[in-house]
Order: sequence, then C-alpha cells, then structure tokens
Amino acid sequence: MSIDSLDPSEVSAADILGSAIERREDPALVTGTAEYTDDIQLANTAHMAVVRSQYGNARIEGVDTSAAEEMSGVVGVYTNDDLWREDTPGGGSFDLPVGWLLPSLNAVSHPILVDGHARYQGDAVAVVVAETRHQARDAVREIAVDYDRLDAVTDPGDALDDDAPQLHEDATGNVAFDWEIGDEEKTAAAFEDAAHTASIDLVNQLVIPNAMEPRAAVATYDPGTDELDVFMTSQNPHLHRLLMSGVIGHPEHKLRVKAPEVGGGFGSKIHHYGDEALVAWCSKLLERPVKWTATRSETYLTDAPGRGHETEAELAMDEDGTVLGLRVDTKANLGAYLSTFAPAVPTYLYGTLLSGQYDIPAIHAHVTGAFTNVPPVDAYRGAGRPEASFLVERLMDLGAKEVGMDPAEFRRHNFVPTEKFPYETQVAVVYDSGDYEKPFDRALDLVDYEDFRERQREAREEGRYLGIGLSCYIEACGLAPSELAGQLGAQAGLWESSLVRFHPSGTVTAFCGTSGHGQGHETTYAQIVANELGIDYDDVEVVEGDTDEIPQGMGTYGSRSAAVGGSSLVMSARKVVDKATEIAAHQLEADPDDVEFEAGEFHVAGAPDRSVGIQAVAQQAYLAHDLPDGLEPGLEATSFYDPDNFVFPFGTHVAVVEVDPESGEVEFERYVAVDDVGNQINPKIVEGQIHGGVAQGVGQALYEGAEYDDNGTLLTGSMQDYAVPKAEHVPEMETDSTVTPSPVNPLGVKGVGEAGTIAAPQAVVNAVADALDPFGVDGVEMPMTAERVWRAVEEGAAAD
Ligand code: MCN
Repeated sequence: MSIDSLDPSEVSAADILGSAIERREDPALVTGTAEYTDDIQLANTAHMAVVRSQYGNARIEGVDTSAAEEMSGVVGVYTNDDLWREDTPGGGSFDLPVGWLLPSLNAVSHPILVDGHARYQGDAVAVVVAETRHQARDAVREIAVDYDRLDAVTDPGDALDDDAPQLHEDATGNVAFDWEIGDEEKTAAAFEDAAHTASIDLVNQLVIPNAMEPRAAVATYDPGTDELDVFMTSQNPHLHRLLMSGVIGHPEHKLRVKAPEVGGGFGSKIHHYGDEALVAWCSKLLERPVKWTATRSETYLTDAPGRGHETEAELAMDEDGTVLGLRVDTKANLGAYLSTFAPAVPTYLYGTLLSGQYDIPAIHAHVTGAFTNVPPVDAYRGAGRPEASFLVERLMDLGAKEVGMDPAEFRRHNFVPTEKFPYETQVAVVYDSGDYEKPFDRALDLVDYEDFRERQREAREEGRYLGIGLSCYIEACGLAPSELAGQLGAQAGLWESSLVRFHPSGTVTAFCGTSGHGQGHETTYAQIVANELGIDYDDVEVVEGDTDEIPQGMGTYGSRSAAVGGSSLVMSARKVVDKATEIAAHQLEADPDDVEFEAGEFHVAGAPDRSVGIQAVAQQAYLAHDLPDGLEPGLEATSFYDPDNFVFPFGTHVAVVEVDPESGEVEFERYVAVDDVGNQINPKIVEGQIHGGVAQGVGQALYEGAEYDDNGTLLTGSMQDYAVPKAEHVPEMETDSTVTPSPVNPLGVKGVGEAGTIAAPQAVVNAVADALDPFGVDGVEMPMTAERVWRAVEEGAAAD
C-alpha cells in the first residue's frame, strides 16, 4: 500500500495541498551538498573538547590542568572557577534553566561545568580550547581529575529508597517532584465496585535517541559589534537563544542562533545543554570562532535519554468487561539534573493521556520524579505519550484476559463513542475529534483478524507460536495552547509565528518559527502557502531555523509544526490576501467587498473578465505608484497563531509475530498501521513519518535500552553495544489511513511525527505475549531480547 510520490510539476495548483509530492529537500541531502554544523568552516576557528566525568557519582577533589595548558596548540583550559573570574565574560548564571515548573518541583542547580560534584558519567568537568580538534582532544587526556567516587543509583525506584545515595542536598530522598492527576476517591470507589481487576508492574526502559548527526556548535563573536552568532544542531533556535542568553549573560538581541541542516533530533536537540553554551562563551572570551562536535561516545553519554518509568497500575472492570477505573503509580527517572522540558514529560504529557481511546469514568495517577546518576532525562520521540499508550494498551490486553473477552472485542466495547466528541477525559484534556472504530476496523480487516485466530490455533498444533498484538493509541500533539499550558503550570507560551512575504517579482518567501530537521517542512509549508495564495508551488521558498531571519518561534517538537506552524502560515497568507484584495479592488476600480479571490486571481463579483492575478498585485504593492489612500506599500504579513486546544491523532497498529520458544527469537510476519492524522498535507511525508516512528518503536520493543552498571557506568555507550535496529530488523509495514479532521485548526490537521513511535512498542509486546500465552507468559519486559523471551518461556513453563 505504499504511496507513489509525484513530481510537483505533474500536480495542478488546485491540487497541491494534499498531494504526495516528492520532498524538495532530498536532492541536497542525498547528494551531500546540504550544510551541517560541522561543515561550517570559519577562518581562525579554535576547537573545543570536553573533559567528562569518568564516574557516575563522584566528588571532584581537584582538577590539574597544568600539563594540558602547556601542550602545543592549546589556547585555554577552563573549569567552573574560570566561569566566575573577573576577567572573563560574565553576567550569566552558568546554570542551565528549567523551562517548566511544577508546584512541588525541586529545581536543583545544574552548573554547566561541575561545581565539585559530578553526578553522571559524562558530566562536564572542564573544557579545552585548542587550534585543532585533535590537539583539543589530546589535551583532554592530560587533565588530571582527582575523583572521590561515591555510590551511584540509576533506577528511579532504587533512587527513591530510604538508603539510596543522595544526589542533591536540596532534593531530599532524590525526589524531583511529586505530582498527581485525576480523582483518587472516585477511582478508589470504582475499584470497590469492580467485578474484575487486572494489574501490571512494568518498566518502560530508558532509551537513547541516536540522531545520525551528533550535537555540534560553532560560535563566532565580533567584539566590534558585540554580536555573537551560534550555529548549532537545534530543534528550536529561538528558545535556545533565549535560554543561552541567560546562561552566558549575552543580550538576547545580540545573539543569533541558526540551525543549519540538522541530521535528526528525535527530541534530543530541543533541550538546552551546557556544551553549546560553553562554545559560545569560549568564543566570546577568546574573540575568535570556536567549534565543538560531539563524538559518538559523547552522544551516548550526554544526549538526553527518554522514557525511564517504573509503573504499577490496575484496571477495574465490571462483569461485562466495561472499564470502571484506572489507578497508576509511576516512578519517573529524571536523571542527575532537570533538563529543559523534563518535568513536563512524565506529568502533563503522560498523565493527561492515560484515558487512551477509552471512555474511562475514573482515573487517578501519581507520579514521582526521581534524581538518579544518569544524564538529565527529557523528551524522546513521543515523550510521555508512548509511556501512557504503552501502559494503557498493555492493560487492555490483560483486562480482556481477566474478563475472558477477545482483546479486540474488549477494546471496541470500551472505545469513546464517536458521538461523545469533543470528549472530556478524567485527566484534564478534551479530545478534539475521533472515530476510533474506523482505523480499528480497517486494521483488523487488513490483518485478517478472524482468520488469524484460526491460523494461530492450527500453528500451535504444529508447535509454532504465532501472536497478534493490538495497539489502539492516542496522542496529544500540536503542542500549543498557551493558555492550557499555563493552566497546567508551564512557564512558556506555545504559539507559533510566521511571516509570508511577496517579493516584487511575485515569488514568495515563507518564514516560520518552527525548525524542521528531517520532517520535510520545506515541501509541506510550500504546499500550504501555494494553496492559500493560489500560486505555483515552485514560487514559494520556505525559511526556518534562524533567529536573525525569523522574528520569533517556538521550534519543532511535539508534532506541532503542521498543526501550529502550518496554521500560522495559513493566517499570514490570508492576511496577505486581505491586503492584496484592497490593492486589487483599487486596480479593478471596484469596492473591496465586491472582489472575490480564487485560485490566485481577484475577480469582480459578477464580472469574471475583470480580474487581476495576485502576483501582479504584489508587483503593484511595491511599485506603489497608485495604491488605495492610506495603504502602506509592500505585501507581507506576520501572525502569531495560538490554538485553543491540542490535536489528538489516533489509530490502530497490529503486529503479527512468530516466536521461537527454544531460542526466544521474535520474527515479524505482518505489521499493519492505520493512522488518522486528520487532513494530510502530503500523504507521502505522512507515510514516511509513520515508517520512521514505527522503526523506533520496534527498536524500543525488541532491541534498545540504556544499561548502566551499579557505579553508573554506561554499558551501552557505542553503536556496537546499543542495539539500534538495522533495516533487516524493521518489519515490512502495511500502512493505511482514515481521515477525521481536527476542528481545532484551519487546516484540519493533526500531527504525525511521533505517532509511529507511540503506537509500535505495545503492538509488538502484546503480540509476543499473545504468542506465548500457552506457556503462561502474559508479558516480557522491553527490550524483548531473545534471552529475555527465552527466560520468560522457561519461567512460564516452570510455573505450570
Ligand atoms: N504532515 C502532513 N499532514 C499532517 C501532519 C503532518 O503532511 N496531517 C507533515 C508536516 O507538514 C511535516 C511532517 O508531516 O512535514 C511532520 O509534521 P508534524 O507531525 O507536525 O511534526 P513536526 O514537523 O513538528 O516534527 C516533530 C516530530 C517529532 S516530535 C519528532 S521526535 C521527530 C519527528 O517529527 N523527529 C524526527 N520526525 C522526525 N523525522 C526525522 N527525519 N528526524 C527527526 O529527528
């Protein structure tokens, strides 16, 4: 069912929105002409390298930099003490900010260079700047750090134990926060009334994002103008500019952050890390360009990992299998310090989605955030929503089993009925639109669900173990509504801004405050703007990712760009059309109220021969020889778009696997994904996003996981040890979609960038559990390595 992509020249202007045209960004990416941060070569560039703590938890008794300082090519070596010296550029806090606050948050200090205590392996102890990258890295090895090693703790449950090593003086018991949502009493009552309950005790393991391009930054300071330019691997340059300005004490309006081509982020390039701030600070101090590119090892040690939950949960059901209540207690790994968005992930993004696709009358969730000796944990593709969906969908299978219903029938019985939309959940959100049976029926049909059960029975008789796993996921994305974010406690607005500018020749540049890094925005935004203005797709250029060019922006994450950035572009384009209507009316000697705009042409109502094209109007707007009285020359418009709700994509994914109980190997037979992301701007890009997302979700289910030893040493710190799935491990996907437009935004779109990752893990885990049902196995902890599956079979068989 793969969608064929079209050459844009084959698509008429009227059909450009919604067409599966080729991505215009691909030729530069596949021919190697795209420029990434590390490709930037500025004259007289010095190179930075970072001395990182070898240990997961250690007091730093001393740092001897003298040998390194003497080395050839070394320009400077800096520790925390140097940040505060009088002769160095100061005024910053040199502490990384926490962007989101919860009422009970322990917002502990996070110095960009450690202040006597390294709290994870990889914590930055000192930096070296040298003439070449190799000289800087060599000098790092000559810096003697006197460590006093301390016991480490890396799991959130262990960190909350009474006798756990304490990470921060001002975070008693390693508690970063204690948060709850829902109605505890009502939920307790639901459990009292229940005829059946199902419970689960699960670990949603810590995973590392693995963007292909490591984090990198190049900064250049001009002492004459006090301008500091930072090129960096950013998903949100404006936010990085704001936060970096405070960290290093450089005025925001004299700081430029530009994201060149970015080779994937998956959430890991949203947060404010210390390394990029240090590059900027060193450049200012040394008054010359400074560059840093993380090694792959540094990426593993320091990129914010995601997930990291330990959860106990229970589902209450009545006699007929109607869900009455859900009770959740989660311990969330926050890592050694709070990362930029970290507190929001296991709370607002997780707790608010615990109703899944189901009409659950009582929910209560309690989440404790724990400091541990791993890098600061933050958003990884899906961020909080995969954890919620995983929990709910695992419990739906266990609940069905408990009441003796088929898992598909049990889900259908409990779906939020279509007539209940907009649906207010028990966990503070209102689902915008939904029709859950549509993708569900389509997926079951595609996978031949009824036939499968028959095949499964037959296969079991032959000693072959097939399993089918359902995942009916829901997601909240289009991260925006500022008011709602404020009500939930966030210290940030979440609008998006754009500027649509006609040039005098009639071509257009569309600027947007999102910052794509693989999602195809140059294509889809051009489709949106060309459609609104009724001009040729090739006449629209899209610019993102540069604080000097784009007035303001909130960046790309939370599958927000189409719904929020795209809608902002619609608003700007419509403002442009409004102004152009006045000019056209003047040219056509008509009243603006009598002028209609269609497919790029202004007509006088009732006189179709009296018309003028919008590109000719643009020319007139700049010639400005004969404009309506009082109208300013020029044709451009800016908008800040702030919707009143999230958008809630949904769908059903189904995995069919065969498990070999003797070896524990899991093989995919089918993988069906039916997603509903509202209207689609570009179905080919939507399909690609689903593919990439599913690959990462399958990776979490079967292969990936950050493993630490008892000292907090990362055991999976390289591509040899951390098992990112290879092409052969990713199932052949059969994709389809249904369309339930969102009423929230003018495009009727919902996000797609995270959907696959949110949907996939539980489809695979449920499939493996279904296959192993004859062995008494009802779940295997992720990643479901062959060894874990084999052990589960052995333990299940032994328990019989
Ligand atoms: N789109 C569409 N129709 C829709 C929805 C989206 O055609 N109904 C298109 C959009 O116009 C855009 C793409 O699909 O070109 C993704 O849009 P959206 O869902 O709005 O997500 P964002 O662009 O905001 O991207 C963020 C999302 C996230 S949160 C992660 S993580 C992720 C992802 O995108 N990281 C990625 N996809 C990635 N893809 C690549 N290649 N690299 C990453 O790092």
